[in-house]
Order: sequence, then C-alpha cells, then structure tokens
Amino acid sequence: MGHYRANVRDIEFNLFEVLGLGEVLESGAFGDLDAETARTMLGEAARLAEGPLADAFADTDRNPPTFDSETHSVRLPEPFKRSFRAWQDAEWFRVGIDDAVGGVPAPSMLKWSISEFVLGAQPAAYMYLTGPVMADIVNEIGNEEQRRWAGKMIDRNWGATMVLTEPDAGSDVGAARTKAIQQPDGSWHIEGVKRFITSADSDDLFENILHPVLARPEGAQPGTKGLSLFLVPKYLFDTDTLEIGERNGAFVTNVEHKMGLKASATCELTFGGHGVPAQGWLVGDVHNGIAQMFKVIEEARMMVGTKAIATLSTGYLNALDYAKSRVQGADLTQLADKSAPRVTITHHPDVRRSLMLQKAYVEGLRAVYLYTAAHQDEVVAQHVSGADKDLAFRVNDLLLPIVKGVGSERAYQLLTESLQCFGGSGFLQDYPIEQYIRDSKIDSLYEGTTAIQAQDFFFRKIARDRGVALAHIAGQIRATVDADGGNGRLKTERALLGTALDDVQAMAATLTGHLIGAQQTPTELYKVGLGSVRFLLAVGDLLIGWRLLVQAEVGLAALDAGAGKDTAFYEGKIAAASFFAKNVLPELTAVRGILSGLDNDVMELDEAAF
Ligand code: ST9
Ligand code: FAD
Repeated sequence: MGHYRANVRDIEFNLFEVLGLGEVLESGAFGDLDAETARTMLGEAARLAEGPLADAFADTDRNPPTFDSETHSVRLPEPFKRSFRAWQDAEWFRVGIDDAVGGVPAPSMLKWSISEFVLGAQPAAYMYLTGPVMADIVNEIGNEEQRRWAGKMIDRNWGATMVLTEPDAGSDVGAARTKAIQQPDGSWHIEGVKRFITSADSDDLFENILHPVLARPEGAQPGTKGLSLFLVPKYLFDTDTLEIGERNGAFVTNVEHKMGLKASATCELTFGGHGVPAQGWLVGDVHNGIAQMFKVIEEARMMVGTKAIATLSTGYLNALDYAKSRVQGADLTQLADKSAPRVTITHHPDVRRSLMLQKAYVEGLRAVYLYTAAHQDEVVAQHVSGADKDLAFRVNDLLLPIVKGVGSERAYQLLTESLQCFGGSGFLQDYPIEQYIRDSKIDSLYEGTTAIQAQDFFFRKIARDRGVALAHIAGQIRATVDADGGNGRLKTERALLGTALDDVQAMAATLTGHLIGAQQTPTELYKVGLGSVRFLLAVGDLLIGWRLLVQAEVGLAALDAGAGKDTAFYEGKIAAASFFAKNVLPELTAVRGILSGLDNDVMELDEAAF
C-alpha cells in the first residue's frame, strides 16, 4: 500500500449523516446529482488518490523539480508527472466549477471532500491543477473578452498561478513595487520581480500558464488599494481562438530549495527584465486589484486548511496502523512482572491518549472545514444552519481563518504526535510522517501567516462584521448545549461545551474592550495583537468540540437504531467527542484567564532585553 490513507467513511458520515447532503440533492438543487452518484464519486476519487496519485509522493521529495536558468524553465520528475496525469485524466477538477467554463456544478462540500483526497495524497498536484479554478474566478470577475478566455481555459489545458509576493512585500502586500504601464492598445506592460510564486513554470504539464499579477499602475496610490490585477500569460495568444504565439516577458529566474513540499516549484518570477515586455490585461477593466485577488485568496486559504487537515488525517491513520502492530513492553498493570506477555503499543495509556487526541482533532477539523464549505452554497447553508444567503457568506468569511489558521497550526502540532507513535522509526524516511511534517509546515506560513489569520479573524470577521456571523454560530452552539441530544447521555460533555462557549465569549469581550479602549489609548491595540492567535486557536477548539458533540449525538442515535458493522465507528465518534470535551475544552478557561490579564510589558521592553 502507498503512503496515503483516505477516510471515506468519515467524509460520508459528515456529508450524509450530519450535514444532510442527501436531502439537499433530493431537492434537485444540483440537477441530476444524487446521493448514490456522490458516494460513487467519493469512492472512485479516493481509490485513485490512494493509488496512482500517491505513487510519486516520496520519490519527488527525494528527487525534486530542477531549474534551468538558461531557458528559465522548471523540469518536473517523470514519476510526478505520471501521478499528476492520472489525477488530471480523471477530471475530478471539474466538480464544483461553473458549467460555463466546463465544470460540473456540485455542492461545495462535495468539491472539498474530493479535494481532501488529492491534498492528502499529492498536494502539489492540486496546486499545479488550479487552472480550472482560475477559469471559474476569471469568469466571475473578468470583462466579456476575458470571460470568453475563461470558457476555453480548461479545454486548452492552461495552468494558473497567483502572483502577489515580492521580496519586501510578504504579509504586507500593499508594499509591492511591481509597476504597470498602460499601452496605446489598452493592454499593460508589467515590470518587477515577484518572489515565492507557486507553479510559475511547470515543465510540459500545460499549453500555457495564466498569471494573475498584482501591480501598481503609474501614479496609483500606495498600499493595497493602489494595486490592480492583470492577467499575464506565459505565452501570448490569439485572443479569439487562444492559439498560443510568442513567449511573453514573464520569466522564472530562480526556484527555491525548501524544507518540504518539494514537488511544488516555488519560483522567482521576473516581469519585463529580459528584453521582452511582459504584456498583461487589466481584469474586468476596473482598478480593484486587491478585492479581485481576494477571490483567489479565499479559495486558496480554504485549500491550505484542507491540505493541512488531509495530511493530519493520513498521518493519524498511518500511526494507528503502526500502533496496532508494534509490540513493545507489557501492560502497565503488570509493570512488576518482568515475564508478563508483551503487548501492542495500543495497550499503553499514553499511546491511547495520543491516538485519541489525533483522532479528535482530525475528525473535528474535518467537520469544521465541511461545515464551512456548507456555508459556501446558499441552499446548503439554509439546510444546515438556517442561514440566508447574506448570513451564509458571512459565516463562510468568519470560518475561513479558522480552517486555514487553526487547521494548519493544529495539523503540524498533532503530526508530531503521529510521529511519536512510531518511536525512532518515525524519524526515518521509511515512513511518510517525517515528510508529512516537513510538507505541512508551509501551511501556517503561506496564504497569510497565522498572525495574519488571527488579525483578519478578529478585526475584519468579528469587529467589522459587528459580531453578526459570530453570534449566529454562538447561537447554534448554545442550542446544542441546551438541547437534550443523546437522550440524557452526553450531559457532562454538553456542560463542558457550555463552559467553553462562555470562556470564548468572555475572550471576545476582552479583546473588544481593548479595541474600544484604543480609541483613547492607541497602545491598547497591542493587547489585541498579543492575544489574537490564542483567541483564534481557542475559537477553533470550541468549534471542534461542538461539531464532535453534534457527531456524537448522531452516533448515539445510530447505535440506538442498531448500527451493525458500523458499531465501532459510532462508538469512536462518541469517544472522540467525550475525550475532547474532557481533555481539551477545559484548557479554554485558562486561556480566558490569560487574555483577561494581558498587559503591554513585552511591548514596552527594550529590544535589547530579548
Ligand atoms: C500564496 C500562495 O501564499 C500559497 C500557495 C497557493 C498554491 C496555489 C497556487 C496556484 C494558484 C492558482 C490560483 C487558482 C485559484 C485558487 C486555487 C486555490 C488553491 N477577505 O484590511 P485591509 C481586501 S499567495 C476578503 O485594509 P491592508 C478587501 O478588498 C500570497 N477581502 O488590508 C479590503 O478592502 P475593504 C498570499 C479582504 O492593510 C482590502 O483587501 N498572501 C480580506 O491593505 C484591504 O484590506 C497573503 O495572503 C479578507 N479576509 O493589507 C497576504 N482582507 O476593507 C497576507 C482584506 O475596503 N496578508 N481584503 O473591503 C494579508 O492578508 C494582509 O492582512 C493584507 C493587509 C494584505 C490584506
Ligand atoms: P513576513 O511577512 O516577513 O513575516 C515574517 C513574520 O512576521 C511572520 O511570523 C509573520 O506572521 C510576522 N508578521 C509580519 N507582519 C505582521 C503583522 N502585521 N502582524 C503580526 N505579525 C506579522 N506568494 C504568492 O504571491 N504566490 C504564491 O504562489 C506563493 N507561494 C508560496 C509558496 C511557498 C513555498 C512559500 C514559502 C511562500 C509562498 N508565497 C506565495 C508567499 C507567502 O504568501 C508569504 O511567504 C507569506 O505571505 C508571508 O510573507 P513573508 O514570507 O514575507 O513573511
């Protein structure tokens, strides 16, 4: 068996038993797509992901892409290209994309479920294969001619990138210096150097690559609001047929050597620096670049969180397999008996603690990303939480930094637990965990670091939203706390969830107090900055604890109805919810205490004292 282990059963449980995908599909909201077809799709995609797609995972890590500076081109290893093409040929990328660009409309939660498989099996393949998503976005924000290009991108097999970062403009995108100079024919010439651009060249995977580039037109204001978005192709093309022509002046000038995710080429991309102008077209004929680019960023943040969770899932399942077969030591109760039979390490309390913590986090995080995806479709959101269109999109906005920020931080943290279960063997390249850890570290860094996610979450998604989306979610959690799901059982867990909700609401009030206080005393804002990552993680734990408890209630009902061969699955659901409520949620009371006592001592400290 290859490295990747999909968890189709848990995904089906989320979709059909918790979120009600079957009923949504029955309503005809997604045409002919029915529950049986959706289940078949999940099974087929998972099989491909575990097989040919996962094949080149370790090999490409050891033999990564190479760069030829003479030709400005990236060479990808053949085994990786075979894996990539196996996935591309199956055309799962069409799921959830507008039919106007060649997609197959489907609920967002089905699209992200299928994405979990590729993101866990071969994440770089997903990143190279984002042309269809870009086509969908250009179809939404482009002018008429650009929408026509978008309609042909999939058929012509075009790749895509997203081009924001520069050496001095990382988190601070508004510091970008890349210039845009308007040409008499209405097009633009882009000049500048962008850094860390994923898939900026990709061997022969695609006929062309479309780079959406943030650049500042001459005379535009500083900051993000002065940036415009331009479509800059690798090859110029006939704007009617899309036949490719001359090489455009966007050249890869370096490829980075990285800690992990080596299959994904991370490139320096130079515009207009090699005697050929880099011609581009203003997206949608409007200078509204940062808002337009955020359409791409939102999609990419969801992708990064799902990638992290997918990796933790396969990490946990690998650790579980190993723990079930590794024999070491005697049962703790027979500590004194040196001749006691040796047992598999799943008998040791600390290994059980570790496995259950991994299981609770990964299944809880999966539940959170799928709940988020449920709010990306009006009709599904209405079914799942009663949110109307406006509220659904606010909830999605609120939860994106949780999926991305909490997903990446917790996955990296918990993957070290997966590795620990292997003992010294986990440190070897014989098992995939060390690569998972290296490959997933990037998830807390790109697409906005965790600090940026935490600020986005508090300032934009809570304060600027005046707490509307947060209040909706808090109301849903309170309803779970107050209800009697589980027929008198899960009382302790509901009480613990209620305390966690109180703790998080108190934290939100504390930070809001500092925000209001900053109107008089600007340094009060430092306290928000000091507390915001803890707050983000605390809200993540609350949401995980909540969704696990909802799942446990579904599990109890299934057991009561006679679960047959699924008995252990549902018992595991109840155990994970109970373990998380008892072992993790109480920590939020301590975080509440820490946030209520925040002071500015570290901000006032002389740098020399660090
Ligand atoms: C990257 C790529 O890291 C990682 C790997 C990707 C792999 C895929 C590669 C292939 C790509 C192909 C793409 C295909 C499609 C996608 C496929 C999916 C994979 N929500 O607060 P302000 C807007 S890429 C919505 O004042 P500052 C809004 O318009 C690099 N919009 O910010 C706002 O105006 P208004 C990623 C938001 O102080 C305006 O921005 N880099 C949001 O000027 C200004 O807002 C980063 O992520 C939001 N949450 O700038 C940068 N927030 O207020 C991280 C802002 O009027 N840094 N807007 O509505 C940040 O996010 C900063 O906080 C900042 C600050 C830049 C926004
Ligand atoms: P910095 O912004 O310098 O951050 C350094 C540290 O300071 C971080 O801990 C950060 O959290 C903290 N910090 C910075 N500002 C603040 C603040 N205001 N408040 C609190 N803390 C702060 N970019 C693209 O445009 N396209 C891509 O395809 C792409 N792919 C990438 C692939 C890889 C492998 C990598 C490594 C990067 C990629 N990036 C891409 C760039 C990525 O988005 C940036 O690296 C990221 O946004 C962080 O910017 P930075 O590296 O300059 O770090």
